[in-house]
Amino acid sequence: MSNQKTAIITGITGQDGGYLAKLLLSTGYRVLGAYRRGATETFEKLKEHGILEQIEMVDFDLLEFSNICRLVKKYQPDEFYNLAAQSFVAASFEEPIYTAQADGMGVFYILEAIREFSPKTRFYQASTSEMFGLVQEIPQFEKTPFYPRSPYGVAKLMAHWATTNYRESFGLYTCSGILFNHESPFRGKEFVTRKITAHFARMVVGETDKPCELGNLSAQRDWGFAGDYVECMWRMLQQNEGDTYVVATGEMHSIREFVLEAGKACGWDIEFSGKEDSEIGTDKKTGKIVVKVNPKYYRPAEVEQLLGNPAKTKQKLGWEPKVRFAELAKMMMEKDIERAEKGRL
Ligand code: G4F
Repeated sequence: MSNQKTAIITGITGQDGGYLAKLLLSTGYRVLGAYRRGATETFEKLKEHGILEQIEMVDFDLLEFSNICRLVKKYQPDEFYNLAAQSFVAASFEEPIYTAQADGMGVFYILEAIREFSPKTRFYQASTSEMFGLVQEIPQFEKTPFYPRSPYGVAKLMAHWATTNYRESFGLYTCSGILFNHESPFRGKEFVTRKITAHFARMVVGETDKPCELGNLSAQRDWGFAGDYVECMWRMLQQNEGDTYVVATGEMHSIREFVLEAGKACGWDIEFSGKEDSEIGTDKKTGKIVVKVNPKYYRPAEVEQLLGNPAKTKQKLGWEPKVRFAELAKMMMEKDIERAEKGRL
C-alpha cells in the first residue's frame, strides 16, 4: 500500500496510546509505538486491546535528543502524536526537575527534530486542562488565561507554547489538544477513578475488606472517555492547518459523585458522613465502610475544579463526546470486577 500513512505514537504503553493505536490501525495506518526501555509500564494494555503484534515498537526517550532525531529522520512520519509524559500530577511535586525536563524540554527536542529532519510531519501535543489550574473563569476554553498549580502544569504549559510557537515561527503543522481528564478501563491505577474502581473490585471479590483511602473528595473534574478523546486527536491532524482545541464534555462532577456511581455498579448504596479528614463512605445496606479520607493523599496545591467548554472543537472538528459520566464509571467498574474475578487485576 504505497499511500499508507505512518504515525509515531509516543507513550504507546499508556491509556491513550493504546486507544489511539487501535484507531489508527483500524484505518490502515502503519503505527510505530515509541516507548521508554525499562519503563515500569509493560505491554499489557496493548495485549488486552489485541493489537501488540500490529505495532512496530521503537525505542524512545523524551530526554534523549539524539534518539529523537534518529527516529524522526529514519521514519519521516506523516503524523507524530506526543502522548509520552510524566503524567501523574501528585508525583510532579516530588520529581519537579524530571517532570520539567520530560514534559517541557522533551517537546522542544521533538519539535526541533521535526523542524530539522521532517518538516512535513504533522505534530500533536498532549496539552492538559491542568494548565488552567487555579481557574480564572468557568468554564475554561481555548482563550482562558492559564494558572498552573503543579510542576506538571508548569512543564506542560511550556510545551504547549512551544507547540504554538513552532507553528507560528516555522510554519510547522502543530496542534495542541487541551484535554480535560479522560478515563477508561485502561487508566493507570495511580489516578483517582481507576484507584477507586480497582479497589472496589477487590472488595467485591473478597480480596480485601479495607476501605479505599482517598484524598480530597470535593475536587471536581470534567471526566470524559479516553476512546472518544483519541478520535479527536486524530481529527486535529486532518485539517488544513494546525490549531489549539479544548477537548472536554462540558459536565463536571466531584470525586464523591464518582465514588457513588462506582458503588452503584457494585450494588452498593453509599452514604457519606463525617467531615474533612474524618469523612467516610458507608454502604447503607451492609454498614461496611468502603471509602475513607487519608490526608496523605492531599496535594501541596490543589486544582479544585475543572470544567471545559468544547464548543470550538465540536464546531470545527465535528466531534462529540459519546460516553457520559455515569456510563463511564459503570464501564470502568464492570471491567475491573471482571478482571478481579479472573485474578487479572
Ligand atoms: O485522577 P487524578 O490523579 O488526576 P488529575 O490530577 O486531575 O490529573 C489528570 O488529569 C489531567 C487533566 O486535567 C492530566 F493532565 C493529568 O496527566 C492526569 O491525567 O486526580 C483527580 C483529583 C485531584 O483533585 C486529586 O486531588 O482527584 C483528587 N484525589 C482525591 N483522592 C485523588 C485521590 N487523586 C489521586 N490520584 N489519588 C487519590 O487518592
